[in-house]
Amino acid sequence: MINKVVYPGSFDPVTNGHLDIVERAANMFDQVVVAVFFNPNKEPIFSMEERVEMLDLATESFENVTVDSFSGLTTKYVHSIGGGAILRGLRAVSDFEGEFQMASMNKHLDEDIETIFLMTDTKYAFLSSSVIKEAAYFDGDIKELVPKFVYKKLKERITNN
Ligand code: COD
Repeated sequence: MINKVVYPGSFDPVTNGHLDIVERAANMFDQVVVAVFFNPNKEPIFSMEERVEMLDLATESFENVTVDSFSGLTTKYVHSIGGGAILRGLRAVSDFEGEFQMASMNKHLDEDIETIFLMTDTKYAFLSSSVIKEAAYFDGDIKELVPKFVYKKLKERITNN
């Protein structure tokens, strides 16, 4: 039985699309660990500490959800904390190819760890951290698409850059 799932990602920043997946997973599994990946090759808009802090705030109402960070292979991290599966969200058909490749590689790396996909709620199907950042940069209305404190932090970051 799979009790603990890990939801890995960049979460730069967390959006309501991510949170919809977290909420649904929290109703399905005993424990959900949202894990922020430290990618030395990418320059995120928010630091690791900021991304973890925003996720902590956004998930505080879920008793069985915790937030962590990791570097290196996702499979190794999942194994190290006794997780049974990697959780991913699927938006459009275009997500499928990359996700299929990643899930297959992860299975090759550790055959004990499954990848579980949850389909996005159609109202968030167009949403990604990248489109949020771009829309915020050009002053688009993104209020309904991210938690309030993420909106505030994004606005501050863009104004100060
Ligand atoms: N609705 C539903 N799901 C969504 C939405 C939405 N609107 N937006 C995003 N999601 C899902 C994504 O599909 C994804 O499943 C998850 O939320 C996180 O998304 P991102 O964009 O924050 O994170 P990614 O996709 O950049 O994360 C990639 C990883 C960090 C997981 C990956 O690069 C990784 O595992 N890296 C570690 C090294 C490794 O082990 N690589 C794999 C083997 S080579």
